[in-house]
Amino acid sequence: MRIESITLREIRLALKEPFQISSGTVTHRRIFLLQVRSADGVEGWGECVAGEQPNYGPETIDLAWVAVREYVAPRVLGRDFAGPEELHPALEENFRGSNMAKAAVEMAAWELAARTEGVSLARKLGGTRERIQVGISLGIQKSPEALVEKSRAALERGYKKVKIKIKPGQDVEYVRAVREALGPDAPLMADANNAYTLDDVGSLKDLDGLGLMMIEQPLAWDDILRHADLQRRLKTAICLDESITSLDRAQDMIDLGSGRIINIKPGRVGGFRASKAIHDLCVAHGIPVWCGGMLESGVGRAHNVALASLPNFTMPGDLSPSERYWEKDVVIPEWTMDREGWIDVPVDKPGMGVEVDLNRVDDLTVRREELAK
Ligand code: OSB
Ligand code: MG
Repeated sequence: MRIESITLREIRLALKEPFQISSGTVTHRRIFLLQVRSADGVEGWGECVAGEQPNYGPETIDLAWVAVREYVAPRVLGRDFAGPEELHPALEENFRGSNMAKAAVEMAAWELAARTEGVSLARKLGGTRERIQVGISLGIQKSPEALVEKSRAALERGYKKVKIKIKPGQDVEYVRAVREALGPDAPLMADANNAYTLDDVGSLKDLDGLGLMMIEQPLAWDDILRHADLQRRLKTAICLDESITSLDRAQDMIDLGSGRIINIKPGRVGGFRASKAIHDLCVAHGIPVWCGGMLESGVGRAHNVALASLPNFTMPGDLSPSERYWEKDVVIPEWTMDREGWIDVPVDKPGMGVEVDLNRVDDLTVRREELAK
């Protein structure tokens, strides 16, 4: 395959409601979409999941834009690759970091390859599932009562997992209120986005008594070592998100016992090849994985749904339907979830299985750049 040009676009999309995590709040997403084009005119779509601020990982949309233009695109444009699996090694060679920028182009190349072959992206990646279990990620709410209502509504809507964002001061009381209101069997988990240190082990121990499926990334974004200490002191499984930036970090987690579950976000690990490698490593070690989300538009969601169709994605992903985030998504059809909390994998359509609403994207575009060799 040979990519001849890449179109970068920034669109702005208002979230239906603000999304608050321990390290910041988002009200409007600045979404970085890109299109790669082959010599024979086939196109592949990608989405760079870097946020507005560097409060999740070190990348932002503005940094990633420069990284794609200056460092990623020059290694890919006009070059012959036997297939999309060859992009990741080419992008890793003497190029540190910028995983989300690398992933955006690499994933678009997989989409292009799937379209070229006339197969679904899910099948191209080795996916076997035809539908995916969906969980919701609830931002930090004003009060425990507000959180209880949101959680109850989510379970009634069919969601198979409710992830509660927490931070010190808005944690044990909030999660306990939900547990008491919704009962011992409600599938609940918490995500701290690095808001704790080992000095806070008291609150984490209190959460440990609330029957959670897992506690996601309580300690620092780049920590593996201290999570191992914490995991030894908790009976609840720790799930790592931010810390797993590569296959090697996943191996570290397993070797050190820093967690028992991994949230795979393809953007965070540099794309689909690395995601598949982490998935396979986890199979070999009996570690369940699930697909995380970054408040993606329908394009990034399509990539996540395809990835989540791989066999070891055994837990519900943060893959809410379009209507949870946006008044109107940028893909046709929009992503929908049935009453039992399943989202269908478009296995019978080529590529990512949804079409981009180009008129709408053009209307929403605030920045655009064409890259060619
Ligand atoms: O930690 O999983 C996270 C959103 C932005 C940054 C980090 C996270 C999240 C989410 C959103 O939890 C999940 C979704 O896209 O629905
Ligand atoms: Mg997380």
